[in-house]
Amino acid sequence: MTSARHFETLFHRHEKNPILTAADWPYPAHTVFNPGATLLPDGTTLLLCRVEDRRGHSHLCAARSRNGVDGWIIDPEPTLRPDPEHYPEELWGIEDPRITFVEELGKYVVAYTAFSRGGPGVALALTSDFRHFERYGLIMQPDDKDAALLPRRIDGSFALLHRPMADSGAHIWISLSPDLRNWGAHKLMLQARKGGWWDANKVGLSPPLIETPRGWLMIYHGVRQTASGGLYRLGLALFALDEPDRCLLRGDSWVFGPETSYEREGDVGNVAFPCGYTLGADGDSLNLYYGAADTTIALATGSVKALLRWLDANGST
Ligand code: BMA
Repeated sequence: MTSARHFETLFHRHEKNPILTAADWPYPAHTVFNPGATLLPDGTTLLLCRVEDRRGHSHLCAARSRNGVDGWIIDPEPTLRPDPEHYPEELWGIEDPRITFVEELGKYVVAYTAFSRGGPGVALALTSDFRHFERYGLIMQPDDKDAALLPRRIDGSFALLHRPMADSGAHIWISLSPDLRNWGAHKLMLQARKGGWWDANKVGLSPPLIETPRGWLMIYHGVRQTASGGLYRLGLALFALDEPDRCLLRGDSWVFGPETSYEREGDVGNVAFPCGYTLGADGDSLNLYYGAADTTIALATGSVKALLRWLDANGST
């Protein structure tokens, strides 16, 4: 399908967008955005939402729905609160969770941004029920964020994507670990472009990678700095299954960006920021959950096959 402007539409905004707002919350919340997502064994969609309070600090709260669209049951209080007493890196809040179910552990691994004096860093917490969490603490020191674990070991090691900040720009890296606590073998995975590109200088992983028979499909965000602030859009890339730092294809154009009023206007306008997806039983239909303008939660649907087809037609190595 193409839009009036003749671009192929890969992600379709749900007519009920935004599907969750702070007004839906059972306790005082300023904004709700950037949710991690997963399907529970009984088919329930669980969103782990970033909730910002009026101090400006964030915590995480679970919302559950049978159909992933409406009828959300939201935890009556915060599901995972910052715990600065035991984890000083969480002093100013915890943000932007990405959820990966790891079969070997029988647990969900939540990678999130822990924000404190040192800047934003990457922390991990493990859970089997989204009620009790076992924290692993800070695993990547500031400045680092936009992290997600791969669902299985690669050559015997767990693999984590993340986005450290460097003078050369903000690029996506992959690191390996035998035990989720000790990390090394760091490799650059996807570099921000330079100059006039939509994804120049700063990129980051959006939701966790999507495993397909053709490779690991990445939806990433590119940030363009403009006179009125950052402009957050999404692009696609594909990586080798057994060698995930090897890029097979990368698209030149963005495939989704802020267009509607709820994406254009809010606390931070011009931001569409997904941290999670769910995949239908057909293994193809994709529900992409994203924060809109750092204010509400929205849903866009798509097809993995269509994303791969687009990369074949528009990507290069
Ligand atoms: C990024 C992240 C997101 C946020 C976005 C736009 O750096 O920290 O949490 O949605 O900025 O403000």
